[in-house]
Amino acid sequence: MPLPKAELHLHIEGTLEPELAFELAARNGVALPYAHTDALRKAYEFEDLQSFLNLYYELMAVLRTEQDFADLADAYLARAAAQGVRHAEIFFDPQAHLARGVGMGTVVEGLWRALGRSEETHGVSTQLIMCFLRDESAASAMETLEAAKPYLDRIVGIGLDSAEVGHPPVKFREVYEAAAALGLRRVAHAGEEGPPSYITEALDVLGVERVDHGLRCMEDPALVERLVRERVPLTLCPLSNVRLRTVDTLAEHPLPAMLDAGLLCTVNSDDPAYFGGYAGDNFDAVRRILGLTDERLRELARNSFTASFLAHDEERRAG
Ligand code: ES4
Ligand code: ZN
Repeated sequence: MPLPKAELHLHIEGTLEPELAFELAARNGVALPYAHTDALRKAYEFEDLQSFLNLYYELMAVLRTEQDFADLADAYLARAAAQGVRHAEIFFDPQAHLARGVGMGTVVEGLWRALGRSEETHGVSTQLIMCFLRDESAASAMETLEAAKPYLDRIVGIGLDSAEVGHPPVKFREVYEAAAALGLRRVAHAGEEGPPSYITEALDVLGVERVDHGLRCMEDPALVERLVRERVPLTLCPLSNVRLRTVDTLAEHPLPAMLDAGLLCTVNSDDPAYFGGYAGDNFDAVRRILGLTDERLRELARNSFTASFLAHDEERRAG
């Protein structure tokens, strides 16, 4: 039996497996520049975040209807449930769809078809986090927030993703302020490829309660000390880090050192269709390659619920 866990860093568009991509392409009459699923899988050799993002945005062309988004989410939830996920806080990238003429309603209502019945069908509770693309303008993010207003009963919070370097958190100060005023919870990717200062800025300027990745905090001991003291959760994605070459090999991943430092770490899958594994696969990989003990694995599973939006603030502070 896999450990019960919460998944807190998961891009729903990153769960698009080649088989479903081809099925949706055929259903929607969209041409893919790959002959078959094996040819597509061979394209999953990334040099860095940007080379992955190029393919990630290209493949989204097959997602057109509410049913496409429902099928995508259903397939993810079934796989996640089989790996012990009991709660999932799911990112989506509306700007990537709006740019293709697919409306906010299609995306949110489509995802909701699967999410709204996920507790019954999969035994997984869910929440939706709307991400802004940080390589797009702040004005575009603000328009996206505006477009989401009719759907805020289905969106628990906001995040910030896509190409990090050169797009510091401060660029989105006003958007995050507006989202906070709407009662939305706030997270952001920081310190994946970007410097530790982006983590500090995400906390101080954007008011995030959780940092996605946050890996590069290890370059700044004072920042580590702060993250430990304030019990700021980090949503790590070990297999993603290897595939995007943020770390050279899994054996060199700083997760053990981060746990030893007292950081509130969680293990997640990021874009499982692209990076070689779902949440349970990430747990298995760190157990096998990093030699984490059963006690450490239980700590990671416990952290995932503590760091989730289900937990009460007092719970997190008490640890
Ligand atoms: C992402 Cl791994 C990663 N980093 C930043 N943005 C993303 N969007 C989807 N996956
Ligand atoms: Zn991510």
